[in-house]
Amino acid sequence: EEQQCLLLSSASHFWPPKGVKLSYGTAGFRADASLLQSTVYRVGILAALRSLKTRSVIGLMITASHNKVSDNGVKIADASGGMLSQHWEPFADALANAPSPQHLLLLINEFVEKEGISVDGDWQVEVLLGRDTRPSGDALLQAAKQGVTSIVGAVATDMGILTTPQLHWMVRARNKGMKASEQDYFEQLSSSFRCLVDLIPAEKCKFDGVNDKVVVDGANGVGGVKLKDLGKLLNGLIIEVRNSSEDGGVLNDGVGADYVQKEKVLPNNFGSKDTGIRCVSLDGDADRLVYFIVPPKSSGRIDLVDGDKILSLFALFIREQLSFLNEKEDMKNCHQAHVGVIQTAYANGASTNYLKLLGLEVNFTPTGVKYLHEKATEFDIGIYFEANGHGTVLFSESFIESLEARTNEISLGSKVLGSEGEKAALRLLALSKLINQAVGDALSGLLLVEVILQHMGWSINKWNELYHDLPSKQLKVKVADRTAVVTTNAETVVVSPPGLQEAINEETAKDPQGRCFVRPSGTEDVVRVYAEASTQEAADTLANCVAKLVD
Ligand code: 16G
Ligand code: ZN
Repeated sequence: EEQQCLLLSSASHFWPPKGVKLSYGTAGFRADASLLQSTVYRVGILAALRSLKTRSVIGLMITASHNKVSDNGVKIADASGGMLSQHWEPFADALANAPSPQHLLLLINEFVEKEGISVDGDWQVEVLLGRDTRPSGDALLQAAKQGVTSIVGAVATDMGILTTPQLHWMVRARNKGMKASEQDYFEQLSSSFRCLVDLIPAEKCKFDGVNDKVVVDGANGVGGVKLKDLGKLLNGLIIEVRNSSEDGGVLNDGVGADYVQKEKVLPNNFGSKDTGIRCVSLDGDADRLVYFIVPPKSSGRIDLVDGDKILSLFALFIREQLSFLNEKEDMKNCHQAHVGVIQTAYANGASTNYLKLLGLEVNFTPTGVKYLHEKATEFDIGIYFEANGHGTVLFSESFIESLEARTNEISLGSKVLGSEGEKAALRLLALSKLINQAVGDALSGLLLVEVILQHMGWSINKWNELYHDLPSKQLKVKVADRTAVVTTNAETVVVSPPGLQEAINEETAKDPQGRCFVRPSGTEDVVRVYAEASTQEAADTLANCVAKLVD
């Protein structure tokens, strides 16, 4: 009774905007920030209910990632630290679109019963709140707090301005009973980075004053600020941050990973002076990164080193460690690891060929981190990346245990670091602590790339030469109803409207290397077209022809 009154009175301050239909989408709710007060409030309620249901701490992040600064958004970090269970997404949609406080209350009561959520007060609900640097973030945070605390006894803990992956990391750490402050995050990343540096083979040049600098485009967002803090804890690696939120530029405007990856041009404040230096772009909430090279006499164009290539570098390093681990007498305690690579159809075909040549098992899922991440949990080591730079490496509990057993032997037995196998086990353990186990993380991804390049003794150019991207082209087509396009087979085949796939096939067949897909965007009101072919002209033509078919 008290609960019903509390909900009704607080919900009466948050009427939904008229004539707007909201959908949880690929990565939570996103819209113009002025439309989101009631949505964020209601996601606050959802997070509190999720905490009740899972008997865990839940996270709520206010961000619209790479979207323009006037947009904002909200998404949930689930008990595991990953994305909200897909099973709850329809409820999220229903809550956000409930036309009145009375409807909202009805929906909540129904759902609580259906899900068997016990509201007897024997679990202390706690929701961790985070937000990026958007000016609308503070007001939306207040709405989220109101939502959480409209469940009797629930606590909303404001963690401040964070990157999205930091919040996911904190939720995961809290639920594992680990220390979970921002300082703990920085310490875990820097200490595992140091561990990997210490394990670089002696003959390889370590950070040597020439190769130790990386220049970061922070998208005028939160990532640059955090990276500066993290950088203070690192030895050897010099991180120069440009386009950080306090530098005064506009978030994601002519800067950031999404811009750099899609347009293949230099972000603001980068130029010919950066030729030959390793450059990285983060996105607005620092869950994506892409590297790039400024070619000599660049007229704004760049050589992009995208998520596919980051994935390939990680896979190569992990494969090398596993081969050491599995050498003869070292076999004993470690079961043969089952490694899986997960990509989307938007991965460049050359990367897939390369990974298969390495003997790796490559799997495909639809676009969206939640799909890749879920697939990656099926392996001892699951490595996933989208071409746009979002990805991570997941380790199964049992594989971590076998690595730990292995490294315990080292500390108990032989004092000297013995075999290659033992060092490889230490490296893999450090890698599992460095790379974010909850979600893709530009900060930890950057540190892992940097230490692997040092380990290999490679320049960014050498890395970029692993394989050559096939020419590709991405387009977006504004359509009346993007949901009219329905796909299957990890978005590689159109099933509706009828006849469209046949028409695409006909166009694709004109080039020996032709590949082409269309799919409705999960974040914008458009249909996306991706084309790959043996020449840039052919890829452009293919994309343009197929765009006309969609229109
Ligand atoms: C979101 C997704 C990303 C996906 C992108 C596709 C998360 C954290 N992010 O940014 O994985 O690649 O949407 O957007 O899930 P699109 O459907 O508009 O191309
Ligand atoms: Zn992002």
